[in-house]
Formats: sequence, structure tokens, C-alpha cells
Amino acid sequence: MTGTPKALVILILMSLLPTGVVLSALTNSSFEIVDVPSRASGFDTPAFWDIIHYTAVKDHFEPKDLKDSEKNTFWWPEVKSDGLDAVSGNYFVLLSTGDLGWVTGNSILSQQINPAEGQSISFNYFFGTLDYIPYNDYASVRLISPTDPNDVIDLLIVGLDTETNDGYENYHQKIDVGRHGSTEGWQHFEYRFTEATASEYIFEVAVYDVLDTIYRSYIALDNINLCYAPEYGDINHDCFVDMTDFSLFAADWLCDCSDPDNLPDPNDCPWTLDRLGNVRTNFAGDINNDNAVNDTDLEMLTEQWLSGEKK
Ligand SMILES: [Ca+2]
Ligand SMILES: [Ca+2]
Ligand SMILES: [Ca+2]
Ligand SMILES: [Ca+2]
Repeated sequence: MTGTPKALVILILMSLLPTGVVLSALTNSSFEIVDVPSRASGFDTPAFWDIIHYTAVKDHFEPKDLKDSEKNTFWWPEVKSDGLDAVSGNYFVLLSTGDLGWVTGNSILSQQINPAEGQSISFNYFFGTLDYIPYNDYASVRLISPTDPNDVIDLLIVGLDTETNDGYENYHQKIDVGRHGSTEGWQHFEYRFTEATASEYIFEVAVYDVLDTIYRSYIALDNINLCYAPEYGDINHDCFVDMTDFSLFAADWLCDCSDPDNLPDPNDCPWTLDRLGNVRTNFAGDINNDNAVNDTDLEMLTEQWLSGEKK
């Protein structure tokens, strides 16, 4: 494989000039602003959001139920080793089916949005469950018309048996984490509004207990953006392609896991095996998602250079 020298890449990208405009966004979309006073220890609520039950601002998360003896039972890599930290800023929001003690049940977070055609809503999320089949807990992210509760866009559902359940066919993305499973770290979701779908909505995030309330499930969110995002290349998901993205890209330059029989040192190029035994890379620079960071990704990054909406 051949690669473009890094110095040349920097030269190409630096030769372009910045553009971009500031437009509307969600309020407290990175959960850095906390309502005071907090209602209970470890339970600070996010300002500017409507909440039901356990919806707390956190700077770190490790589930209370994950005892040492159980660590091999649960597939929660990342959270097991270091806990979960914020994607942007210092804080993120965590919804739980039962961490408040005096109340168990479904937790919901919502805020009204007014997207324009061509804008997208995107966010980073983590889901983990201590539960198992058939107690198929799940979390959902939906857009609901403020005037007609039946007018809904189902964006994301993540939990147990989400891919086989007949009730979930309208969701744009369905993620099944498996028993005692998780998304194995932060994931990213994006939905772009068309002329037909650009309208006022309630942006709603919820986590649900199913059948009983014994074992908890969690969804965490951070870095929500409503903006004119680039089609691709915005590696840190801040709506603009610039040097921050290039730095992340360059760190993985020429990492290649496309051949499972010839894998690089995981200390040089981050990869792990997922719960099904498949190679799972974490290459920020892999823009076309082919498990390799090479000239193809560089070309894509260059195409989108300084595009999007600078904040
Ligand atoms: Ca944040
Ligand atoms: Ca449960
Ligand atoms: Ca960016
Ligand atoms: Ca690639």
C-alpha cells in the first residue's frame, strides 16, 4: 500500500481558507449547565431540559450493580475498565431505569427543536443493560410533533432483541446489545432533515424497563448538535471539518485492519474483538468505514475541508 506523506497532507489542507456561519442550536446540548440545587447526592439535573425520573448530569459513570464478581458476566468494555467520561466538555447526561432508590421506572429527557431543511441532528450515545432476555429493556430516541403525538419520527432504538421485535420496524437505526450487553463505548447517530421532515418536534430520549424493574438499564448522551453538518469528515462531530478533525485523522494514518489475518499491533492502532468475536476498530480517521485509514479517507477529508457550520 502507498501513502501520501503526512507533511504533504498538512500542506494541502492548510492551503484552504475557513468559511462557515453560526446558526441555531439546542440549549445546553452538551449538558455542561446544571440546575441547582441538586435533589439528591449524585443527581444533578440538566438545565433547560424537561426530565422525568432519573435523568442526571455526570462527569463519570460506572454502574453500581457491576460488582467485581460480575465483571465477566457483563459485556461492558470501556465502562468496566475506566468508566464512561464525557465526549465533549466535562459532563454528559445519564438516564437510568432505577438509580434514584425511591423511584423506579422509565426515565425521559426532552427539549423542543425547530430544525430547517438540510440541518441534521446528531449525538453521541452509550447504552448498557444489566438485564437479560426476555426482560428486553431498551432506550429510544424519537422526534414527536408538539401538536400531534401520533406524528413521530423514530430515530434510534437500542437494547435487547431490538432487531427482531415487530414493534420497532420504523426506527432508522436498531442496535441489539445482547444479554447484559452494551454499545461497548460511545457511538454516534445522525439524522438529516428533508423538506418533508423539517418541522417543530419534541426531541425525546427515554429508557424503559420491560416486564419487571429488578435489573437496570442506562442510556448516556452527549454532544448533541442541530446544525448544517458536513456529509462526512467531521470526525469529532462538532459540525465543521478543520484541523481538529485532521489531528484525529493523522493519529490513525495507515492503520489497517481490513485483513483479519494480518492485524497491526493494537498498541499502535486501536482494535479489539467485540462480543461476537469480530474485529472492532476505533480508527477516528476511517471515514469510509472500511477498517483502514489511507488515501481514500484523505481524499474524503480534503473534499469536505472547512465545510459545515463553524460554532
Ligand atoms: Ca458534554
Ligand atoms: Ca430491567
Ligand atoms: Ca469537526
Ligand atoms: Ca477507510
